[in-house]
Amino acid sequence: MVDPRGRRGGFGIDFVVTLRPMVGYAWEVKGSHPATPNATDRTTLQIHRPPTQIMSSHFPDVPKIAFEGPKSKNPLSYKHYNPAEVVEGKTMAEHLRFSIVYWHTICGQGADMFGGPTALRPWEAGLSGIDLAKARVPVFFEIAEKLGMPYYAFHDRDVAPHGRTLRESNEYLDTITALLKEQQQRTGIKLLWGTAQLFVHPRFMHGAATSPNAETFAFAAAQVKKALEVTHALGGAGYTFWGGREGYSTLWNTDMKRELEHLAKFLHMAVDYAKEIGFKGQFYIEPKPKEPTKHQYDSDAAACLNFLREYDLLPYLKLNLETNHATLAGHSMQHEMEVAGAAGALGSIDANTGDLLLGWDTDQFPTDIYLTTQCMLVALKYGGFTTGGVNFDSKVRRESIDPVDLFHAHIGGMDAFARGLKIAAAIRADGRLADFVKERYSSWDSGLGASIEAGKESFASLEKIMLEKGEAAACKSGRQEFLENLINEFV
Ligand code: XUL
Ligand code: CO
Repeated sequence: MVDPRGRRGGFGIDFVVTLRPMVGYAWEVKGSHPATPNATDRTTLQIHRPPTQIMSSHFPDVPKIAFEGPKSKNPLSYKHYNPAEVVEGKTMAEHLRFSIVYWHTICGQGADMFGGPTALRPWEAGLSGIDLAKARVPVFFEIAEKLGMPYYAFHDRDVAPHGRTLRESNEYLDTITALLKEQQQRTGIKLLWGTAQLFVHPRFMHGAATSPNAETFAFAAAQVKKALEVTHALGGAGYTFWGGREGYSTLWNTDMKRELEHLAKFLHMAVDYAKEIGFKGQFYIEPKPKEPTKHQYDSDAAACLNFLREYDLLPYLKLNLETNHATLAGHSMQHEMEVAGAAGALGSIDANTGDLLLGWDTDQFPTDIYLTTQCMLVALKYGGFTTGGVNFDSKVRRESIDPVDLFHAHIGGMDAFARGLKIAAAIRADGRLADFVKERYSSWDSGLGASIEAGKESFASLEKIMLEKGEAAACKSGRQEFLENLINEFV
């Protein structure tokens, strides 16, 4: 879609490219067309001082959010997230490794496919292009710092605008990377992962690594190369691939096998380049079944694992799972995390939730304690987050237009995960759930079951045993309702 409104900056030459404005990714392209001259960027870059440099705070009424305990009635406090509190031998901060995302938090403006932006941020007034990008950096870090966020995540084109050429885009990114570095040093906030936005620009309409256009593949490779360099320069703990358009709209025009091979080749090139520059961060692939494409190749955890195994990529990539993507795939987040955990590939999570009554990726902040309990139960079971964390790939509702809503949203999500962590730890300490599951499989711990697991039996030997017995031992109750009640003792 091309929206010729030039809604920001008033230069009249901006155009807005958006796949779906509600997503909140930065998509503004200055200069409208590669061939359109755009002197404005260069000159304003030199002379414009964004207002953020003279204002000490954009949220003077928001204090540093502190833990005040469950009885507090202060909406700008944590009721459950107490970073220093020790749970199962680690602090909550160490377990949860919370992360705030650049794209929704500071670039999101509440637009959806039926309407334009609703949240007009005061720090953005009159700014566009690289000036806007510069102005957003300190505001983002003020939010993150006040929330006590240890990590953040970004796409290259969220933090810096699209240039008219790759070279210009890279220059913009370098400019902003320097500011991000300054803010990281000032605040101690670290980069959880970086990523490249390979789905907004029209060149990616058919995909990036899976485009039928070889030069689109090449452009995407160049973009990821740069994004890896920037992530490395910022000390990123990881790098994520979400294949926004790595899929198809119709199979009539698609060579699926070739596209999958190209995607694998692309990921191998990324792994090779990371080695070349000494980037030791963890690579992730983020499953999502659809949206924007009808079918995305990395559709769910199982499909990703199969792809990674088939193309010898499993040693290099883990999964970054997102709740709303899981539900779009017809799974629960608990299921997706279990699938990844069982394969030793549970890397990180994008924490959010969908809406049962809406069919798309609503990216809402997670507030459901059952959800967070399930997430933390699986995370603890598989050893917790090490390189990854709980990354709020979530956005405030279109109607939540005040900057303070960004605080309420994250506070709610962090408290929900802190409760999930405490409840999960309590369920584990209690032991009845684990004991039940262990007992349920006890026929495998000795005798015939142990013999099968040890590989000592065959169809023939098992037939002999069952012909002698005539019938299998009676099955026991699965006790689902009993277990649901048991979980409710803790929630
Ligand atoms: C899209 C999504 C992305 C990835 C990073 O639904 O979740 O923001 O997390 O590209
Ligand atoms: Co995500």
